[in-house]
Formats: sequence, structure tokens, C-alpha cells
Amino acid sequence: MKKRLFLAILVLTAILGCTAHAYMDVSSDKWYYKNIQTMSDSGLLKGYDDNTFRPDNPITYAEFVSVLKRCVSPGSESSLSGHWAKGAMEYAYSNGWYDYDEINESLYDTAIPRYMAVKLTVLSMNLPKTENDDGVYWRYMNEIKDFNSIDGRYGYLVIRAYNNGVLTGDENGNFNPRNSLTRAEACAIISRAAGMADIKPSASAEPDVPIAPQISVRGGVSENGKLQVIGTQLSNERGEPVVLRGMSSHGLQWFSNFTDRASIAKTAQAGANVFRLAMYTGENGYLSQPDNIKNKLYSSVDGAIAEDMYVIIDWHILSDGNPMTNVAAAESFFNEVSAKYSNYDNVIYEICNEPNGNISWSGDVKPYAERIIPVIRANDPESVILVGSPTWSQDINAAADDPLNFDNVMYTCHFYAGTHTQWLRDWITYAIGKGAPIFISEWGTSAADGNGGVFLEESQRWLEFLNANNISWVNWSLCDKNEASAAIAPNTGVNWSTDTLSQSGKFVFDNFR
Ligand code: DCB
Repeated sequence: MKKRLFLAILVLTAILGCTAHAYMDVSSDKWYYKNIQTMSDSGLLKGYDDNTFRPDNPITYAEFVSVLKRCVSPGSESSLSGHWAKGAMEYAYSNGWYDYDEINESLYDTAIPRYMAVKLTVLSMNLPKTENDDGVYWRYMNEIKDFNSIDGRYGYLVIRAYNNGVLTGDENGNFNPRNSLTRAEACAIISRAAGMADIKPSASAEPDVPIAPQISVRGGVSENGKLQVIGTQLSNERGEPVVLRGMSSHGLQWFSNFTDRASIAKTAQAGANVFRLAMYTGENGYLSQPDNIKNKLYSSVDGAIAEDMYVIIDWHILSDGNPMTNVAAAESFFNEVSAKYSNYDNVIYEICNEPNGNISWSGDVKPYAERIIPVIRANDPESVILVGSPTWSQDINAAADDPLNFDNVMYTCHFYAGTHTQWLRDWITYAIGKGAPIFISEWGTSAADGNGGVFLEESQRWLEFLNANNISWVNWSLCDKNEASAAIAPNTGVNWSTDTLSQSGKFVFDNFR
């Protein structure tokens, strides 16, 4: 059993005979009275010389981080020249409590926003991940009324703080992420967190590195790095499970106005961490106008990279049902694109959208994959590669029965809620049971033709199933076409916003987090 330093400090305080301090502005009937006494008596956050504590003043970055540092590693305060809190700040940074772009010296003496205080508390105290951190954000969107206004980078940490009993919302159920934190609130949060966290005595000079989240639903590339497939689970660079959620474009030959940087950024801001670029081969797509379509593709891939997203390059076969029909063009395309992006962890290759027609997995699609995958691997040896299957990427069971012999490969399963129901979920369960990793690189709330519905109840069943299995998904499609599956209301144009989403789009965007 590890000793709890916080308790040790309290005991020490008692032994040394320190008496509780009475501040003239902290009366004993206040909700925070005990928290302030605890923090003050243990020397973690003291009052002022004029015998005030100023409980309602906002706490600064410097003060907050210093308190946390004293909690987990008491002793030697800063001996560095410069700002008095510089030592604590550098300690915090070197232990991964914050990232380089989050705090700089010009912020030290300003009020710390609540989302940042939560991040620092959760990471410094190693607050344990709880079961409910995983993929069920939609539940918390009811409990934390303003959850949508929390930046995607912090949502899971806020949830973890709630789950650990460190935080509760205001009287309206709001978290108010960008508001400041009063000194009284800081005492409450830190004393609660310290009371339940396993804080290690600082005897060992090397403090433990805080745990990273085990499931990152909203993490982008800077957080998750190079992806890998472990067993059937998509995982990040550190081997922790990852779930990607986002939007697919419609055909680049028709709707590339919704794949510019602005549209990708809006999708990212809504909480998505993956964007798929549907590069149709037929239907006046890539094979008819290769340079034009490739330029559109590249500028959109670059836009997604700039937005810290994962990006799927989709060789969107459809009318050309057998991938073998254009296998030579596919080889040269994937050779070029995998060389171009081999240094980017963002890129995922989808080598055949939806094989269909009178073909089989073992006779057509698998041999195709065995030609394309080595082409990509020659340039980009470890990237994740997605492979479709016959019957518009529903025959995942056939793939699971006769799998490809390559690492970091996943099989796509595509569903449309108006057409595909429990039976296809059962096929996924079968495939996973056989060890086949599954990725939903395309799904719609509509029927299989992209129109009809929307079918939100069945879509909800699907998402609960995918959440329960940590399966990543990409929704069809980000455009304003007049069809049910389109996420943007008909004819809205490129100045779309989350206020001009279609019924389908509202449902899908609400489920990124
Ligand atoms: C897939 C395709 C995708 C298609 C959607 C919806 O096709 F990957 O390209 O998108 O699912 O059908 C639709 C667009 C339309 C467009 C049409 C042709 O939404 O605006 O006019 O492509 O480019 C599927 C998926 C499943 C099934 C059939 C198809 N299925 N299909 O299970 O029967 O026939 O395209």
C-alpha cells in the first residue's frame, strides 16, 4: 500500500501542533470552510499577511500549479531566477501535466481557466480512469449541460474529474470551462483530488509520469501519433486503444467544395478526429480526370493534416465493382500517394471502398489487396490499411474466414441504418470473434442508396454497439446534396455551420464526442 502523502502532511501538521488558522473573510458557515482550513493548515495554499484568504478571488496559473507541485512533491521551492513559480511550472511541464502550447510565462499571473485547472489536477494526481471514461460521451452531454463548449482536448479529463468526485457542475449543471476558478474552489478541487488519489511520497526523486488516457475518443494526431492495430483494436502509438470518429466527403468530383480547409476545420472543431476523402474511381472521378482529382485530394489531405486529424484516402470503387478491373491504376496511385505522405502519421489508406457484383473475397478482393498492400508498405511500412469486401463491404465474415497476412490491416464494414440492422452487427461480432479488426469507414443514417429516412433509432442502436466495441466510424457524407444521408441541409453552400446541419448531420455531429 502506498502512503497518502496528503494524509501524512495532515498528521505532521497535528504533531507539530500547528493550529487551524481563522481567516477574517472565511466564516465557518461557508461551504468551503473545511476545504480552505485543510489546504491552509497543511501549508499547501496559505492566506495573506493581513489575515485574509480572499476566497472569491480567481486563482492564477502560478498559484494553482504551485499548489499541485507542493502536493505531489513537497520541498524545495523554486531556486531558478525569474518568476517565483518557474520551478513548479517546469516541474509540471516535465511531468507532462501540460503541453508546450498551453501555458507560457505571460499567463503565469493570470486567472487559470477551469478546463486547464482540471487537466492539471487530473494528471498531477494520477486520477484513475473510470469505466465511464470510455466512448459514452453522449451520456455526459446530459449531465454536463455545456459539454459541447469544452474543447475536445479536455472533455475526457473533465469527465474523469467528475467520475472521481472531484467536480460537480454549477446550479444549472454547467461546467463553464473558460471561467476562472476561485481560490475557494481550487481548495475544494485539490483537497478532494488529493484525498482520493494515490499520491506518492516524494522520497524518490523521480516522480511517476502521469498515466495517459487509455481510450482517446477525441484525440488527434498530436495526441495519438502513429496508429497501430493490436489484436482487433485500433490503438495509438503508445499501444492504448483509440476510437476515431468523423465524416466522409461525398465524391471529390462533385462536392470538393466541402473538403477545403474551412470545412475540415469546422468538422474538427465539432469533435471529429478523422476525415475521409472519397475519391471515386468511376463516375467521372479519378480515372477520367486523374490530375484534377488528385490535386483536390492532395489539398484536402494537407488541410486535414493541418487540422491535426487522421485522414483516410479512399479509392472509392463503386460502379467498377471488381477492384481487379483497375488494379494497375490502383498500384500506381497508391505508390505515388504513399511515397508523398510516408512521413505523416495522419494518413490511413482505404484501398477499395465497396467491391460489389459477381465477385468473391477469396477470388478477387483478397488477391487485389495482396497486390496493393506491398506497394504501400514499400513506402510507408507501418501505416494502417483498410480493406473492403464484396457486397458493398458487408462480407466481413468471408474476410474473417480467410484473412490477409499483413500487420496493421483492418476490414471495413459499411452500413446504412435503413437497410442494415442487427444481422450485420452480428456479422461484426462474428468477425471480431475470429480476430478480424473492423473499421466502419462509411455509414449512413439513411437507406443504402444514400436517401430515405433518416433512421435515427436504428442509427442509435448502431452507435451504442460501436461504442461498446470501441469501433471507429466515419459517416457518409459531408455535403449539402438533397438526400437524407447528407449532413448539411440542402443547398446551404460552403458557409455551413453546425446550425445548418440536416437532421442526419445534427445526429451525427452530436455523436463525435
Ligand atoms: C455506398 C457508396 C457511396 C454511396 C453510398 C449510399 O453505396 F460507397 O458512394 O453514395 O453508399 O448509397 C451514393 C451517394 C449518392 C450518389 C451515389 C452514386 O449518396 O448521392 O448518387 O452514391 O455515386 C452502397 C452501399 C450499400 C449498398 C449499395 C450501395 N447496399 N450502392 O447495401 O445495397 O449501390 O451504391
